[in-house]
Amino acid sequence: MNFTDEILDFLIKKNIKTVFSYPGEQILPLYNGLNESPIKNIMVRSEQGASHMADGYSRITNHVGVCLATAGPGATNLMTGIATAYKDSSSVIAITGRCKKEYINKNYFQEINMDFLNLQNGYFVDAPDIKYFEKAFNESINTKKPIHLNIPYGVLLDSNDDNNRNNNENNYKDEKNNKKDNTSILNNIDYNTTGKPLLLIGQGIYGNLSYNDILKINDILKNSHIPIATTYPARGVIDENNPICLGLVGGRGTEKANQYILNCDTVYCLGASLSYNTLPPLIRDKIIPKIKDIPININNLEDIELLINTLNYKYNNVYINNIGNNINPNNKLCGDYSLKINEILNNLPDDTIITTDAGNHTVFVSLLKTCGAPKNIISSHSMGTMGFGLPASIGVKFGCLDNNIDREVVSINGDGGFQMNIQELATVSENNLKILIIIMKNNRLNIFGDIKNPDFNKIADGYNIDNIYISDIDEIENNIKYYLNNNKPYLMVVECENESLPKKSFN
Ligand SMILES: Cc1ncc(C[n+]2csc(CCOP(=O)(O)OP(=O)(O)O)c2C)c(N)n1
Ligand SMILES: [Mg+2]
Repeated sequence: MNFTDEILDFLIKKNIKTVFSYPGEQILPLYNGLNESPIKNIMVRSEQGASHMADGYSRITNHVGVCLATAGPGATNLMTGIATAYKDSSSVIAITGRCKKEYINKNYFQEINMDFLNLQNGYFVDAPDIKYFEKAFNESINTKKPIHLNIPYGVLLDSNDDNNRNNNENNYKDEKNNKKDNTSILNNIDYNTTGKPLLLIGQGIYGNLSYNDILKINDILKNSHIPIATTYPARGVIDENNPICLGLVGGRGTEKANQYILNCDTVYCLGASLSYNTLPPLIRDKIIPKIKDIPININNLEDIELLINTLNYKYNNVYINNIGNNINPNNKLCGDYSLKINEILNNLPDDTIITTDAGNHTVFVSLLKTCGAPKNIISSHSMGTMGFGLPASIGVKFGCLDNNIDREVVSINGDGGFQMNIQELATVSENNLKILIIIMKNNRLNIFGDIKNPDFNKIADGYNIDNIYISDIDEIENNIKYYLNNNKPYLMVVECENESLPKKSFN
């Protein structure tokens, strides 16, 4: 068997159903092999699209997303998506090709050092040994980070018999599983049960849970006696309509969550990285001393149940009620841009998965959407990548199709960011993906200046995607209905006036 075939077998064994890729000389054996395998090999139109798609796929499925590109320009194009996945802790495997080993470092065609993709870690696959893949997959799943595999052309063609394997075990030794058990972790926490507690939940709560289990977390959290606030990527893990949920913490957080985190005595922190989005500089130093990290391992729902039961037991006498209902402080939003976003959100099913790009629309969606389901909004939180929204929605859609996730997928974009990966309309069209693609056309890059736009409808026509131009807010409802009742992509250009953002809670 040659190494390419062994890689394909490995991917199938790991339940990889879709790979996002672009061909090139140095990766061709694997690219061609994928086309002949049961795995869907989705050809993108730029490698940046592939890495964002793998990221979107991982975010919705909680499994790894895989992207593949050739050496040199293929690898550099992947980079923005890999950095985005890295900053938001998304499990992505990036496979790149390389010239034959004898040409490495010799100014060969497309030969550059590709270690820039190793933001978390990466492996140079110098021998046809599948342990590199095992190692990379384990690492990506355990760390929730992108891991890079760089394979020289010759190695792809090598036979994988024992003589060719790498004998240096240190290169790929599996990490020892020395995780402690959750009961002892919880017993070792110093509970400060005299004061006011808050449970702050980040996306680490998803642990190694399946998508279906992630949907059930709400049923456990709603029994908490302790108020819960979340980070952005964890929004919807508990229904934000539930009074026990104070909503999002941070610069764009709810007043209730932000007041509570400032005034409480202890913040029990589960699976939150405490980025500057969650704890902006102005409040950071006041909160950090009150944080008690709960480093439990989440492999099944009982792990979360144990935590909630423990906290309820410890805080039995200080049952907290009358927190009141809490929704985002959106009453100040009344401009044309935000009203149109609101109208869009109101006409979509509540559990729709919305991907956003980077710009004012990102903030309007965040402030106006009440998240009742996990992964209601998928966004580039910590990188703020323009061009993320469309390809991420494609990855999300494939994740839904592969896992029978029956939710609508809607991509809301600014007119600037949309043009950064506009070519992926081809991927939408070619695969007839039912995605509602919305471009908020304000001819503006928010505070940065104006932008001249092409005729987006003509572009959609060119890609053979059904589309409409909307200038009046009253046209939104019927067009969304039309989209929902059909089984194909639909592109809506929504003309809107520029609108400034409301002030942040903290700067
Ligand atoms: C790749 C990249 N380049 C530049 C920026 C800086 N930036 C953030 S938002 C923005 C303007 C976004 O405008 P648009 O896409 O039209 O969205 P809108 O604000 O109109 O909703 C820019 C230039 C960025 N976040 N990402
Ligand atoms: Mg704009």
